[in-house]
Amino acid sequence: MRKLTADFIFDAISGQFLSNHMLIMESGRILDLVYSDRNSDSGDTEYYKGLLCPGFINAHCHLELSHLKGAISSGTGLINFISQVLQLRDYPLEVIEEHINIADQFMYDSGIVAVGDISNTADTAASKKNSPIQYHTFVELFDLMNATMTSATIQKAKEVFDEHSGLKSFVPHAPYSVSKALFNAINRENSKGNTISIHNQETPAENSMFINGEGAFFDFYKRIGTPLSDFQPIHNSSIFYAMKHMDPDQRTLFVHNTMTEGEDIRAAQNWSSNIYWVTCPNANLYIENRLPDYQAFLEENATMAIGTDSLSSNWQLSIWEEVKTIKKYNSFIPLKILLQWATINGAKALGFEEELGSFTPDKSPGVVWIENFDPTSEITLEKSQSKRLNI
Ligand code: MCF
Ligand code: FE
Repeated sequence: MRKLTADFIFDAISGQFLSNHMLIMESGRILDLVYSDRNSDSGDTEYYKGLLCPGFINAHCHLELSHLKGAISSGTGLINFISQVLQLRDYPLEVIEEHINIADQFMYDSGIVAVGDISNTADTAASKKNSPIQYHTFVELFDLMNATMTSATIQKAKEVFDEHSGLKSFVPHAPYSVSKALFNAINRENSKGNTISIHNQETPAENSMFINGEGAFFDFYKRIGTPLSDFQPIHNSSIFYAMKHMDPDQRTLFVHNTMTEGEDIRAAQNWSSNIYWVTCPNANLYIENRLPDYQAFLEENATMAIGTDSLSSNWQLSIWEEVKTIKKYNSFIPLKILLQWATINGAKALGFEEELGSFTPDKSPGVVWIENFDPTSEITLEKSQSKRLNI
C-alpha cells in the first residue's frame, strides 16, 4: 500500500483542487482519497511538491505519423497540410516503427494513460500491443469523394482493422473526404454501441464547400485529378453533411472544430446526446494558426476532451502542453475545467471511465505529477511539466 500527498490533488469528479488530502493506493488501484492533515502524518506518506492529477487521456492522435516530426511546414493551412501527408508515405517500416515506439513512450512518461488513435495503416499494431497505454484504434477511411476509390478503401480498411487488437472501430476521415456511399459502408461495418471519431470544420474552405459549393477544396480536388463534378452543396456547414450520414446512436467525437459556431454545436447536440468535442489546440496553431471559439462551446454546455493530433502537426504529444496552450490564449477558462477535459471527459469519450479519469476508489487511473505547480498562481504554469508517477 502507498500513501501519496501533495500541495494539491485534483479531484476530477468535483473539479476541485484538494489541499490536505491523501491518496491511498495499492498496485496502481485507488483505495481512497481522504482528508489528511500533514502535521499528523505518521511518516509513511510520500509528499509531492505541486499538483497530482489522474492520468491524462489523449482523445485524438495519429501515432503512425510520428516519423513526420518537422517534415511539414507550420502555418500553411489545412489543404496544404493534407496534400503533404498524402505525399509523405514512403518510409521504411523500421523507421516508422522506431518513431512510433518513441512517441508511445513519450506519451506514457508525460502521464497519458489512454489514447484515441487514428490509423490508416497497421504500422502501430505491434507497438500498441506492447504499450502500457490503453488504445482505442479508429481505423480511418477516406475516398476523396471519388466513387472509383470507395470499394478499395473499404477493403484496405478491413485488412488494417483485422491487424489491430484491442478496442477499435471504423471511422470517416472528414466531411470533405468521405462520399455518401463510404459513410454508409462505415455504418454497416461498425457494431452498435461503438465510438466514432471524425475531423470536423478545420478550415473556412471546408464550410464553404458545403454551404456554397465553392472554395479551395475545389482547386485541391482538380489538382489531384478528381474534380468534384457531381458534388451538390447542402447550403449548410460541413458538420450537417456528416450528421446526415452518421449514426446518432453511436458515441461521436468531433475533432478540431476550429470553424464551429454555436449553431453547429446546438444542431449536433440535438442530433445526438452522445457527443464529445475534441480540441487539439497546438495542431490548430501548427496547421491553420487559429484556435476554436471555446466560449461558444462553454455557452452550449458542450462536453470537451483534448487531443494532441500527431507529430506531423505538433511539436510534442503532451496533454499538459495542450492545456498550457489553451490557458495561454484563453485564460478566462478555469484550469479545473481544462483538467476535467484532460481526464474524466477524455475517459468517457473513449469509454474508459470505469477504470480511468479520476481518483475514484477501484479505478486505476495512473497518477501525473506537475512538479512545483500551484494552481492558484498562474505564473507557475508556463515552466511546468507533467510526468507520470511510477505507482
Ligand atoms: O488532424 C490533422 C488535420 N486534419 C486532417 N487530417 C489529418 C491530420 N493529421 C493527419 N491527417 C491525415 C489523415 O489521417 O491526413 C491524411 C489522412 O490520412 C490525408 S487526408 C485525406
Ligand atoms: Fe487528426
